Amino acid sequence: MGSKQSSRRRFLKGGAALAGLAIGGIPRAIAQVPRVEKADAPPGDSRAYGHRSRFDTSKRLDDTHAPHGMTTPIQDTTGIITPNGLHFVMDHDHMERPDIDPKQHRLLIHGQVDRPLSFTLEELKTLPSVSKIYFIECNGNSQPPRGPGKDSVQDVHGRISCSEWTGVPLALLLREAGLKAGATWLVAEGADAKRYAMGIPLTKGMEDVLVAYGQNGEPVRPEQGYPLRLIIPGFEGNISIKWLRRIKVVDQLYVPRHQATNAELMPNGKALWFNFQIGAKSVITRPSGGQKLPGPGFYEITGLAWSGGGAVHRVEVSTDGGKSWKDAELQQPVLPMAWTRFRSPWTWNGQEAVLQSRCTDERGEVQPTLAQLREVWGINSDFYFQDHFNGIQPWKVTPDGVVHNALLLS
Ligand SMILES: Nc1nc2c(c(=O)[nH]1)N[C@H]1C(S)=C(S)[C@@H](COP(=O)(O)O)O[C@H]1N2
Ligand SMILES: [Mo]
Repeated sequence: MGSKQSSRRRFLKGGAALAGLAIGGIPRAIAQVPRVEKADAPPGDSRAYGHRSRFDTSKRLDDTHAPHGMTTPIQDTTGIITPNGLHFVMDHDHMERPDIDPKQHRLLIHGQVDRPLSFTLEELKTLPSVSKIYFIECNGNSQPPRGPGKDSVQDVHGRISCSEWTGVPLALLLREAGLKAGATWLVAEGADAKRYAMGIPLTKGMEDVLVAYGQNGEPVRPEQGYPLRLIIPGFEGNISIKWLRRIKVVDQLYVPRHQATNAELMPNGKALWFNFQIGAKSVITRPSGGQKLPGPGFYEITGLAWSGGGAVHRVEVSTDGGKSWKDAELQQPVLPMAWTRFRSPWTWNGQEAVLQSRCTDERGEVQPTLAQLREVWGINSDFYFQDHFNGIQPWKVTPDGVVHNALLLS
């Protein structure tokens, strides 16, 4: 680490000379490059499977809420696709994750069906497939930071990623198995040691759920469920079962162990169960918490918007704490249940400013403020430790250029 830092510093010095003195700096910088490369080169045959530039230091961070979770550096991603090595991770078993040989693995579909079916990965790959871009968001995303200095957009909102997933529509497999009259729910189970399982409404299973084996052009990563996982578009990530080994078609609601703690307490003391769909949501990723603007002048505000209810219809940006709003530009493609990248030009005058974004989805659902959420969920100051928090995220830029998380201050 120390040597990496000092070599980086040496190189930065070379870079500064390049910018300031042009010719004089060039030989120094070039001379240093091979030495640094040797010391920092990651292991493996990079001709057979390439690796990124050693200057790209973007990385997942330990999740402050979940002991074995990792967050996606959403402040660093460009466009709408999360690189596979930076996909957030949320595992419940807290042990070794399954190391599955696809030749040994089977997917079983059974229960209330005419013909129980068992598939190898190769058999699934012979069936008609689709590729779709969808986000996966943990139901616990966007909870308030835990610990000092943990208020970056990655720490608060990094339990979400967006990928192109390839696989077989679950509806095709269920039709092949033949649903018996009275079938209403599915129970999907992973190959984790503790058999992580979740109940999924059959209507959703017949709509758009994927049994995925591909992630951004390569096999699903082990962290994401190699060799097979469910992708349940627009629904909370916890039911998108990884290391998928079994789907049982059932005729009544079962509540598997991991799902039993998932109900959200309402102010009236009742609990909301099976609140699957992610609401209309957005966040500015640049500038965002912990970043520093070098000085007044032009900036492009950019961020991500999404909704479990369909496509993003509109994103507005405010730079004056919500007094006025301006439509942001939505980058194509704008796809249902996928990230939508938005952009808005801004000239910072050096004064304190509060930046925020507001998403409206194709159903007309508007991302709520913290105050509006409180009206529904009560005035318990802890209320947004609730799952599914989709309140507007304000970032405060102070005159020194530092960006702070203003959600707790508002
Ligand atoms: N088998 C299995 N599937 C699982 C989990 C798990 O622990 N085991 N975690 C769930 C949770 S809580 C989330 S948010 C998503 C996270 O997917 P990722 O780790 O690929 O980002 O996977 C879900 N599927
Ligand atoms: Mo999750």
